[in-house]
Amino acid sequence: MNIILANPRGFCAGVKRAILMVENALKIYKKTIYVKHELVHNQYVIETFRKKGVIFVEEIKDIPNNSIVVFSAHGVSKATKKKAIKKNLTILNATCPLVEKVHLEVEKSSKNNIETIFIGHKGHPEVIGTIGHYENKKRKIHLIESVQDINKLNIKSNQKLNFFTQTTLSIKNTQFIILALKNKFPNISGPKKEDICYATTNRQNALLKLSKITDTILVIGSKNSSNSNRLTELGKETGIFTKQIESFLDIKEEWLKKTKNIGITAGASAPDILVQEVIKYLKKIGFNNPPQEILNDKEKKIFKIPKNLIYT
Ligand code: 10D
Ligand code: SF4
Repeated sequence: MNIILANPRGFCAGVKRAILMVENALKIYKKTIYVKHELVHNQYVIETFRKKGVIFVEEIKDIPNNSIVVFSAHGVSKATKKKAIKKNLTILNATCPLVEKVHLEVEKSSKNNIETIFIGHKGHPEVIGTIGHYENKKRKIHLIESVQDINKLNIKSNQKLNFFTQTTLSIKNTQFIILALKNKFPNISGPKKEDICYATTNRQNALLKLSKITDTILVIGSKNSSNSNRLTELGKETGIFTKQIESFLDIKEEWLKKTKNIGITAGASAPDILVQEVIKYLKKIGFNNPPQEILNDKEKKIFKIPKNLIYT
């Protein structure tokens, strides 16, 4: 019974940056730090910060005037930024630079009066934040989640049109949607491929490799983590028995009765400690030591934190 680890897995550069920003803010300001939304979608990370006194809120109105607020890695809308400024909050912006890149594109599209389509999951904070960068009274931004949604769009087929995407989507499904969009709107412009980020792409490709040499896959990631959910979906699509877990505590021994080769991966917001705990548990119930790792190039991307948050 073998353990095989996906590579890359776990924290991406945007998540590492957001976490370091809050850790340093706690040391530098020595005051209550408020975070708009969960900094990243992982229960272990959020609980660890809660224990250090960080307060997570969904609405700016729930933060006292003149406090410190961190915007989560998923980003916020322009309206949210304005509300924070109005309350005289000190803003520490932990939005991933790759999400901010999409914000800027959407804002440009809005300023240039170009009707825009956004591919993403309704209700997800990144989607709310990005769509909230389109502020145009004459034109609209339309959210679509699937190929079926394209038929419901009320847009003239010869109209000037842009599209953008959420960063954590399924690569395969998004390609289908973009193809269908291009068929219906031949003039549509968008990013060269899509706005899906390097970390999402690499983790989905690593999972596909893992599925070729395993019969069971565990995805470590919280239920509200879009990129982790996409990994679980992809695992299931390959036909391999795939389960998403918050931690080793969720593992049921009955899942593993016939397992010979178990694959482990982790979403971009899941810390390595959770992977190590799963390995420890699997070894205890008879899996091999040490685990093997599929070989891929190491991710080298690093996003710098703002200068005022550097703590030495
Ligand atoms: O739900 P999600 O995949 O967008 O977020 P999570 O916090 O799990 O992972 C980091 C990804 C971000 C911040 C979106 F770019
Ligand atoms: Fe940034 Fe991608 Fe990580 Fe999201 S998943 S925080 S876009 S690097």
